Amino acid sequence: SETKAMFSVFGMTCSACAGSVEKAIKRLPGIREAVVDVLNNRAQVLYFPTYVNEETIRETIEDVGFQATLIQ
Ligand code: 9UX
Repeated sequence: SETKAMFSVFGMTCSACAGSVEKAIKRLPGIREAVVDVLNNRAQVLYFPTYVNEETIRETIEDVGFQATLIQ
């Protein structure tokens, strides 16, 4: 069923950075919602674990160019 993951994301300096991270996450299969907060260096993602997992989401954030760590 629907699962929530929170990542810390470092290196974002503007809201366009956050937008590009959100867009990349939302392109993955099985994503319900992605909210990226540039001020607090956080990305919250709701996803369906049948289709995608935390590590794939984390690597997708890194592919955009930002260091990401799963925090919960
Ligand atoms: Mo604009 Mo945010 O190039 O890094 S997207 S500063």
